[in-house]
Amino acid sequence: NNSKGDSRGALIVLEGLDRCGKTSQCSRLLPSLEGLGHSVESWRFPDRNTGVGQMISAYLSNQSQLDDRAIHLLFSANRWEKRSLMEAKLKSGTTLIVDRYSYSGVAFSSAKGLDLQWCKAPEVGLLAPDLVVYLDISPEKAAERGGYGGERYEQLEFQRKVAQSYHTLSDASWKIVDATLPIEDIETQLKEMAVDCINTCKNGKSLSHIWS
Ligand code: NYM
Repeated sequence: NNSKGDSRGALIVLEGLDRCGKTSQCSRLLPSLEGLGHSVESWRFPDRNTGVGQMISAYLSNQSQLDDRAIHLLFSANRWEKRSLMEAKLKSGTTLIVDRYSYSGVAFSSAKGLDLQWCKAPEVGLLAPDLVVYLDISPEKAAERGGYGGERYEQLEFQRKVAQSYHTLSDASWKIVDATLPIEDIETQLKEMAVDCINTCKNGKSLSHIWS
């Protein structure tokens, strides 16, 4: 693979509660990987720029009301509408750092009481991440961080349920990072994990599908 020059990029996902620091870390990881000569893009879900994304954004800011299952499927559709571009980018050798993915989809919806398997079903067939990093923080500590922005879900009681859902969803492959460490320390850990992952993908690890 490597020798033919057609090695693929890595799909790297960051997950965690609201205010765990994912977004800051994604924006630090991008230039640091680029500095090492990698082709990298930073993505996030929900992608609020698409038509579906605008419906999600209106829901999150309480400008619209939607049935719990309907919004769940919109979050999922928002990933499906980006799937082919995602695959093309990865195959062309670009690494994607993604701020939230299917795990957020399932963790937040199942925290409302929706059945876990029902929540996972529409995600099946999306591309599986090569690395999932969970930025671990207690709901209480996260709530202390400069307050929530006032979007739907940004409440301590609900975040406690989301933390439990994440716990149920996680498997041994997830890398858990202490999100209360100094920003620079988290950054160092993430960079090391990302570089390892990029090399594994370069060396021929194939793309697979999530939960199938
Ligand atoms: N969220 C995010 C979901 O409920 N389901 C999903 O599939 C995704 C990707 O949207 N509270 C929730 C988690 C967040 C909110 O995300 C908006 P962000 O990262 O704050 O833009």
